[in-house]
Amino acid sequence: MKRLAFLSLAVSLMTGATAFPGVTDLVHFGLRSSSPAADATVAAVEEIRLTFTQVPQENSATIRLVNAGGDLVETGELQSDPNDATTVFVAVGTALAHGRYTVAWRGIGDDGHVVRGDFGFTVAAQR
Ligand SMILES: [Cu+2]
Repeated sequence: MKRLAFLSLAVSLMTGATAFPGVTDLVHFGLRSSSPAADATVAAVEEIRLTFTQVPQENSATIRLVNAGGDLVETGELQSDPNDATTVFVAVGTALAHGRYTVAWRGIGDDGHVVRGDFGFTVAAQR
């Protein structure tokens, strides 16, 4: 009984700690949110915007947009959001044909590890 209570206290302390924005070393670098969102279906895409759990190390973040055929889709240069250092984005210059796309990202957080991930979204056919 006592041991269980102690364990649940320890767990709540651990999970609670991640809620403090200053304690970044407890939150591993990763993707917090994106636009388009993962698995979203959208009418059009003007930019790919990613928000990470930490500020990525300088020049470590990349965003690659790949179409259903596996071809790289040209995007603008990666930029950081001047109002939020955890957010980076690339402009998508041309209107995307309908279909499935993959966003492949990469970045390095506080601990120096390269973290990669990807997610998909769909551009809906025009009505
Ligand atoms: Cu790491």
